[in-house]
Formats: sequence, structure tokens, C-alpha cells
Amino acid sequence: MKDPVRIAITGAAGQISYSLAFRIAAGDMLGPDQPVILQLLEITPAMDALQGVVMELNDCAFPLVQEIVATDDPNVAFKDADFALLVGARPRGPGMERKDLLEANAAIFSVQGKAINDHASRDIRVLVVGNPANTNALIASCNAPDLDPGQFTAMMRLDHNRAKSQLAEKTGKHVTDVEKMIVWGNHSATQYPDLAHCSVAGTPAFDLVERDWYENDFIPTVQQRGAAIIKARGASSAASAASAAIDHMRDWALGSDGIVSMGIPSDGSYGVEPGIMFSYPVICKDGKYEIVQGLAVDAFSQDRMKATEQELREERAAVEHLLG
Ligand code: NAX
Repeated sequence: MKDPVRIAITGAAGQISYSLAFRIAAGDMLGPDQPVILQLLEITPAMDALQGVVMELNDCAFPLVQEIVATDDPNVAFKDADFALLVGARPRGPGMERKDLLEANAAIFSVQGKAINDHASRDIRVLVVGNPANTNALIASCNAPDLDPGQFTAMMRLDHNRAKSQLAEKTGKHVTDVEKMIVWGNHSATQYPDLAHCSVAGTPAFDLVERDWYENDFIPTVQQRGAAIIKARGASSAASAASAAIDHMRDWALGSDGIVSMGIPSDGSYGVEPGIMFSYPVICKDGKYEIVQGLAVDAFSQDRMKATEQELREERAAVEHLLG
């Protein structure tokens, strides 16, 4: 049996974690032979609810779960953590401006970044799910100066999976036939789901779908999918978000099957200068991700990549004073 790994989950009594924690415990993230210690973080008023989640996790009698820690102290939650899934965030309240939301979250993610810096494993891999995910990931990484910024990532996999599903449905093929899907930029309505490099069962996507469908249906549908789920379900995406988080971490740790989209520190690739967490096409191998270089970018793509980059620069500017 392998040694257990420590997995910290924040917002552990929330709706995404209600799916996420159980799937991780079942072995969906790191495999059926990898024991886990779950380190669950919540805010103090949610500790009773978190105890209920712990009771249910215990009641599953998961063979892989070695220990469950439930705490409202980030220093305890991130202690020696090998993986951290930062799900908990401050939702937008009534009358709250975007700037207030960014600042409220900046306060949370700077504290958690410091706790990760001071207490986590030096090899920790961090995924930020809580919104605004890209900028929250930036804040956390800026507050963890002893770690490599590349250890902090933001979740774009739900957008990536949504884009695959839309294209598979349109072309009458299976999601597994869709290759080289890319979603660039921010996890927001400015994200750019790009079909220029994509193929379905070996045929270029642009040979299978009309340009008009791509520009006026596909792109807005993927960008607005979160809002469509809220409208239909009366609550935001939860199980699909948890599934995407598992996909992201599993691929990062164990390798991806081709190109996936991850929000990672921009490094100048594709003209996106450093300083933001931008979603790029990456391939994961040997526990690392690498940006896929050299893809042709036409004027249409360039405009959309610039727009989503611009939004991320504005988000950064709003929290610049909190970047540590
Ligand atoms: P919930 O409101 O159900 O749960 C969030 C939980 O986080 C709550 O239990 C709350 O007490 C806790 N929390 C708040 N501040 C905390 C802190 N400082 N430390 C620890 N826990 C804290 O939200 P849920 O539906 O689970 O969504 C969580 C976050 O994911 C939201 O910010 C949401 O916007 C974001 N999403 C991100 C997605 C992505 O693709 N990146 C997609 C799904 C989702 O919308």
C-alpha cells in the first residue's frame, strides 16, 4: 500500500465539496491504490455543517480514507498538504460591487496563500475553484513567496469540458472523439473557447460546423453555461464543477490524455505577459504541465484572447495593493 497523501479542501461544507470530497475519498482523483487524508477547512459558523459531512464520509466506510481533519484554522488545514483544492469563497452579496467582491476574496486567499506557504508540503499542487478563480489563484500565489508560482493554478476545466460536450453534441460524436479543445483566458464570460485547432474523430472541427454556429452559438453558450445552469437548477454548477476539479488534479498528478486547459501563471507565451493567471492549452506529464507552444493564432482569436487578458489585468489592478 502507498503512503497516504494529504488533500486539503476549503469550503468543505459547501455544495461543490459535497460531491468533491466523496469522489476524492472514493479514489477518483489519484486512483484506487492511493490512500488519502482529508483536511477539511470551513469558516467557524459552518463547522456544525462540516461535522455532518464528516459523519457522512465516515458512514461511507471508504477503504482509502486514513484520516479526516475538520477545522476552521487554515494553518491546520494546509499542514503538510500535498494537494489543496480551494473551493470556499465569498459569494457576491446584495449591493456588492465587483471591486468589493474581489477585495473580500483577496482577503480570504491572501490568508490561505500564507498558510500554504508556511505549512504545506514544498511540493504542494494548488487548484483554485472559488471565484474569481484566476485572480484568487494569483493572490494566493503572491502570498506564498517560498513556493513556485506554477504550483498555483485556477480551474478552467469545467469550461473545457463544457466546450467538448457542446461540440460533441453538435457533431453527433462522443466527447472522447473531441481533441485539442482549448479555452483561453479567464473563468468568466470573456473566456475564449477556441475551435481553431480542434478535431472530432480526426476531422477538423471547422470542416464539421458552420462559422456562424461557432461565433454566435458555441462561444456564447460555453461562456454563459454557468448562468444557464443557475437558471435551470436554481443553484450553481456543483457536481460538474467537482468533476472538473478532479479531472484537473488527476491529469496534473498522473498525466493528461492530450491537450487540456489550465489557468496558470502567464509567462509571455502567446503574447500574454507575466502577472496574471491565464488559461492556456497544456499537456501534463510526469507530474508537471507544459504550455503547448507554436499554435497559429489568427486575428479573430487574437482579439478574443486580448479581451479576456484585459479583464484579468483589470481584476489584478483592483487587488494590486493586496498582492503581498
Ligand atoms: P457554497 O456557497 O455552497 O460553498 C462555499 C463554502 O465555502 C461555504 O460552505 C462557505 O462557508 C465556505 N467558505 C467561505 N469562506 C471560506 C473561507 N475563508 N475558508 C473556508 N471556507 C470558506 O458554494 P459552491 O457552490 O460550493 O461554490 C464554491 C465556489 O466555486 C464559488 O466561489 C463559486 O463561484 C465557484 N465556482 C467556480 C467554478 C469554476 O469553474 N472555477 C464553477 C463552479 C462554481 O461556480
